[in-house]
Amino acid sequence: MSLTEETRAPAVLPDAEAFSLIDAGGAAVPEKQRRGYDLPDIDVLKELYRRMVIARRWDTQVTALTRQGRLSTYPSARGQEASEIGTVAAMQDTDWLFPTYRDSIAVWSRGVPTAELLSGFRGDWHCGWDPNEHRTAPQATPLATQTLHAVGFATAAKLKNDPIATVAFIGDGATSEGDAHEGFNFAGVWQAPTVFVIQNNQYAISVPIAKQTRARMLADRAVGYGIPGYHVDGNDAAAVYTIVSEALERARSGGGPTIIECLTYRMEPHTNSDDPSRYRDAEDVAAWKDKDPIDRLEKYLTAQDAIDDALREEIAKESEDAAAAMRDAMNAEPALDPMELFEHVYNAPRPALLEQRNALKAELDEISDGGRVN
Ligand SMILES: Cc1ncc(C[n+]2csc(CCOP(=O)(O)OP(=O)(O)O)c2C)c(N)n1
Ligand SMILES: [Mg+2]
Repeated sequence: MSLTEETRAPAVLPDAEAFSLIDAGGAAVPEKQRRGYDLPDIDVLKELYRRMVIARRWDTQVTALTRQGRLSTYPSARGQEASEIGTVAAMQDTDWLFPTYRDSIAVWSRGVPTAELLSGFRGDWHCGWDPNEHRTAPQATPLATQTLHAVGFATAAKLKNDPIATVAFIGDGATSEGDAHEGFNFAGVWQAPTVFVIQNNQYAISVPIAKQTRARMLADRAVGYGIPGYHVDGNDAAAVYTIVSEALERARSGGGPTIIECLTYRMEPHTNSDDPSRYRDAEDVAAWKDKDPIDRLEKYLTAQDAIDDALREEIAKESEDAAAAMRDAMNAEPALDPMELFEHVYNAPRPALLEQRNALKAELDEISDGGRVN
């Protein structure tokens, strides 16, 4: 089959200016700059605000527990709440999320219980929850692999006439991986119902975006794959929610994939084992603090008289309850069975794995017999 005007996607580059509905000062963007979009309903904005505030408290508590040695590692999403929560708030329960290690607050916002979510970061099970129950895949650490999972899953759903969409989060640095190219390309070819949300938080650990690409912006890649591309202010929850909602609707109704670049900033170190003062300026961080996603939505809602002290207190209480529940869950010592390490690796265990399993079993038996392992 050769490409016809019908099967070929229009060659349109996304707008250079990031799409925004509420600016950094908390004011609505003038109507003539909104490209025909309205702001979401005030109740939607209040819900986005509530979920972002609680998510930030949750994220702060995980970082604190990491410092206390309760978790081995944690990649914080502080500063990225609008991209994370704006995206998952636009999803239906039946849609599937394919997250990365960065996206814990999004996974939590999908309803995965804290203890199950943090089990991998604590060094227990890699994926402590049931993906089918929450329609949320395990958090991918090998960069960009989740794009392939999301496209494969979406294509299978399409073949079964199951009207769902998948969302794959991906970092700016991970778009340099071959898997990202394969994911984007086959999504275009198969018209998979997948929405790729590139969180351009400016860094891949210490490597700035300028060392990843000469392209004007990452959203420009979309045109080369024949996929609609959007460049969005990733600190504006209203804008992220609006564009992701539209892309998901298009995907579920047979319109194929979308690539959305959310321009944001990683406020914290890459993980608790990183020292960003070695590679980025404090002024840069301060400038992004002025674009904070929660502050701007709070300012907008306050100006609209949509938020009062009673609501602030209610949200603060919910946040503290979530943090307290996390402390309780993480301060409990689960009894772990080291032999579980070998579960669910292969459908039929391979000889080399069985050998390792037996060796560990023998060592553990020796310990329980009072013997010493050297
Ligand atoms: C295939 C692969 N190569 C290298 C790594 C090591 N690594 C972990 S995170 C990271 C940076 C990724 O940056 P980005 O995609 O921008 O995501 P962010 O951490 O900023 O959310 C790298 C290189 C990895 N996890 N997987
Ligand atoms: Mg990054």
